[in-house]
Amino acid sequence: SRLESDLRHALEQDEIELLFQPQVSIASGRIVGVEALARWHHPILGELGAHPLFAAAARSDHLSQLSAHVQEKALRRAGHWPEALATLGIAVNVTASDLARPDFAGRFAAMTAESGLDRSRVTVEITESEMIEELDAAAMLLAALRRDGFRIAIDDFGTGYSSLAYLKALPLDYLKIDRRLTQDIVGSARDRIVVLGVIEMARSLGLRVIAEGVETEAQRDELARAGCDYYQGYLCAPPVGEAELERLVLAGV
Ligand code: G
Ligand code: G
Ligand code: NA
Ligand code: MN
Repeated sequence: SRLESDLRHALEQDEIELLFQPQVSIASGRIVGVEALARWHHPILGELGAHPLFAAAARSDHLSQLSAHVQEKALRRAGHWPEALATLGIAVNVTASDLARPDFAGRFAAMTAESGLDRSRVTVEITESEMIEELDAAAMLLAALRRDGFRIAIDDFGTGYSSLAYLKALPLDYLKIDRRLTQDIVGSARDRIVVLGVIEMARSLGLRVIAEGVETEAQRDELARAGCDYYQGYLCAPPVGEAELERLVLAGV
């Protein structure tokens, strides 16, 4: 299709941009890290989000190329950040296909070394969009990344393929609760019970918890009471460019 052939061009012409969404410590109220999110500046269709971009890549066999392109770009950009951003964590998305490649850990470590970033600042986020077929192999790869000093997050927990089976099998540092679970915690007792249960389970496993899609102070306060450590959401900021990120951090948000 059109999008699929355009994607080859996009990779060559560098039409893929990155935005960064702040992750906030609920205890301190400070921005402590960001997630890098891909955007495609399509010459005709305008700005496209990650879903159409990665769907087109999967259909045209460019998934691993696109994934590596975005990871490399995110690490390189963070490696050049100004002083004000130099202590932030940087989370990059990896797909199940990435984790199925035996050379992924080595290539990711090499990209990070090239960027000059300290590995302890870098988190690998496992997205929900594809199923991890070989859990044992993925677990070994993630354990190797972790031994190297990287942190591992399970993203979008509770939706798609991001499930209890992953929690059982994979070495993890962070659990990110999907925004479809957090969005109604104030209005719905049922949703609140589900989220409370997820947080309690994560903490019992020694994981730190990040809630996605937090838009109101009431949601944040409910999550704080439940023992959630961090949030990501419009209450702090949408995904933003680097200049806006620096402004937010300097403003002491
Ligand atoms: O920001 P947006 O709404 O487009 O993100 C939708 C989904 O796409 C999110 O779950 C996010 O994790 C995923 N995503 C965003 N950027 C990337 C990326 O660079 N790589 C991968 N694999 N997924 C991404
Ligand atoms: O699939 P995933 O949940 O990772 O999607 C990330 C996307 O969700 C980002 O592209 C971002 O634009 C969007 N997003 C981030 N924070 C919020 C929020 O607080 N509310 C809503 N509705 N969407 C959000
Ligand atoms: Na993500
Ligand atoms: Mn997510």
